[in-house]
Amino acid sequence: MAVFGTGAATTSYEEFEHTDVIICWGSNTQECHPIIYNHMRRGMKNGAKMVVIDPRKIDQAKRADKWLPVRVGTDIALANAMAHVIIEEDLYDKSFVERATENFEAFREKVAGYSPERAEKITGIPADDIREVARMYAKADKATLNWTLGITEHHNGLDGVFALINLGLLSGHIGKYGSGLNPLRGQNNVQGGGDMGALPNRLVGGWNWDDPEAQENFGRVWGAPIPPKVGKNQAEILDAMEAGEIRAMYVIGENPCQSDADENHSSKLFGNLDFLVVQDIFLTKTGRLADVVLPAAASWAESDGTFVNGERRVQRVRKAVEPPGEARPDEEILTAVANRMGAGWSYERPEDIWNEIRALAPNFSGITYERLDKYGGIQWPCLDGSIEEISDNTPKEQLAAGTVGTHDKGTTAVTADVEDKPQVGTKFMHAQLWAEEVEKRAPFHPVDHEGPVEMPDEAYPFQLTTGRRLAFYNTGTMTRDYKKVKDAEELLEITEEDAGKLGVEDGEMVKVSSRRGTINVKARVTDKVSPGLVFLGYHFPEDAPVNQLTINAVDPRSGTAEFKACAVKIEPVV
Ligand SMILES: Nc1nc2c(c(=O)[nH]1)N[C@H]1C(S)=C(S)[C@@H](COP(=O)(O)OP(=O)(O)OC[C@H]3O[C@@H](n4cnc5c(=O)[nH]c(N)nc54)[C@H](O)[C@@H]3O)O[C@H]1N2
Ligand SMILES: Nc1nc2c(c(=O)[nH]1)N[C@H]1C(S)=C(S)[C@@H](COP(=O)(O)OP(=O)(O)OC[C@H]3O[C@@H](n4cnc5c(=O)[nH]c(N)nc54)[C@H](O)[C@@H]3O)O[C@H]1N2
Ligand SMILES: [Mo]
Repeated sequence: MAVFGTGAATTSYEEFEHTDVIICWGSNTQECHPIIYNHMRRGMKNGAKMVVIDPRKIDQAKRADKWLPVRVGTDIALANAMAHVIIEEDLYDKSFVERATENFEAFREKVAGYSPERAEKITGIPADDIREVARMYAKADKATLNWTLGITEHHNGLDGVFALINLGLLSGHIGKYGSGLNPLRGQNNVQGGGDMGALPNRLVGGWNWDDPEAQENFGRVWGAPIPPKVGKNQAEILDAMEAGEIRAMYVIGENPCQSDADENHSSKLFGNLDFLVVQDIFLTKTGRLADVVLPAAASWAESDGTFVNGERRVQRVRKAVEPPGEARPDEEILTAVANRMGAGWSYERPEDIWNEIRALAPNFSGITYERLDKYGGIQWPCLDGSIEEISDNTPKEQLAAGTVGTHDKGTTAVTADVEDKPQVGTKFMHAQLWAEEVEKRAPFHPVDHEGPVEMPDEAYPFQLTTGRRLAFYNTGTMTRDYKKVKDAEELLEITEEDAGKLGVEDGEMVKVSSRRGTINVKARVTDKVSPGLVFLGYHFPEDAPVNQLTINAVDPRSGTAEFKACAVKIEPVV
């Protein structure tokens, strides 16, 4: 959002099949985004090169053309060194940089300090490998750069994202079919949640909260003034709870007592609230602390409405089974609560809510239920207007260029697909960066390497990083009863060498402690990790409450904690 004005993946999944280089950076795409990875695999069959940048030898790394086992928390040094090589070897897209970007000189000066040799010392990646991947990316005709939590879940996660976007700007791999910059979305509707304004500083459709025009518009349609001040992000909420400024909370579809970092601390804060409401489809640990549980929520299979996926595609979801017992969909519960407060909401069905959204957010204005049924899913931005009219009147060259018309919130209303057929919605974003007169340039954000807040030392000699496994989901509420699956318990990934030093064998219990907590978990001896590094999933918080170990070191700008790095000690359990 800071660079391009919109917070979303710029390409569509289909484009992974028609690109030359795919970089997965801090992203276990195969296990965590299997649908997207399927498209990438087709791309690889079509000749695309796959580069994996991950401290662990995940399965995807074994199949990649190049795997860079970067040390945890050193990605900025790696990205800066790649930029250093691209500039030094004159491989960057000069005309694009001149025409479409800002702040290049400051960026050039910054990365001048990051030679591949210096980066090798920081990241552990041989300088020649850094050069090879830099050349591969910069020289490609089309390339996509994709990242997730290995980049963002650090105390300086935003800087990590800037470092990667800088590479895309430098090489001009943005705003063209088959090239783009993609934060892959974690949950089925996490893009939609943000698009609907479930963010402290945004209104529906990406409007800035404090934009006077938006405030007026929303106030009129909603029939109530919009509070002038932006809200708090997750980290600020915890701080305010600690300071006693927040005394009540309503939690919907989240289990923060087990998903927030430093669980012993956060659970205490939730327990101290005067009033806690939890609305969930299961009774979670957070739910057990609540004064009121609304167990009435219905799951996605029992609901009707829309989701927005990670390629900005609005899709219909239809009720497949009836909700059990008294369970009701979330929007019905919210409407009932609002009306007990006297709000007078009169939505009869999800489509009524959607049409209100369309009236407020230009990006969605052209996405009607009728068109969703007709096209089976539409990528925003999609402006209102007759689609048939546009497709009839649109010159072919414009369709081929992938852009028809522009507006202040995004780029296009209609694009061509691979066969040059007009299609509704926007396949890829920021085509305007390739216009002769660029309306809104994208700025470079020069950033420096800064390692994790808590590094291993004598007392806590191992680095712990945490994440996910294919068959399980987040805090396990929805998957932990799935006992038949192999490895249906938490296992600490540790090298043979480290396990040997501790006198621990595969499958034996160990005690893992950080400065914040201690848990017992079985060891899994594996070559997936490297000496000094251990890994835990966080899917079994009853038996292995991993977030009792993690550190609440937060990037204040994003509100995201450093789940990906803390220091622990490991002892055999006798
Ligand atoms: N099966 C399954 N799929 C899921 C989920 C699930 O729980 N289970 N959860 C969903 C959600 S909410 C999300 S947000 C996504 C997350 O998807 P991912 O981000 O892909 O998942 P993670 O396993 O958390 O982390 C990805 C990788 O980051 C690496 N890593 C750790 N530290 C660093 C570092 O400093 N640098 C680099 N380069 N890499 C590092 C880890 O080794 C790990 O392989 O997955 C979604 N999909
Ligand atoms: N150590 C460590 N911790 C992490 C991470 C990590 O990598 N490492 N990753 C972080 C990330 S990226 C994320 S996204 C969070 C996830 O953290 P949470 O969102 O707290 O975890 P989930 O287990 O996905 O909880 C979702 C809840 O929603 C409920 N639910 C499902 N469908 C519905 C519905 O339709 N309506 C309602 N009302 N409820 C529903 C489920 O029952 C479940 O209890 O965890 C974070 N915590
Ligand atoms: Mo997530």
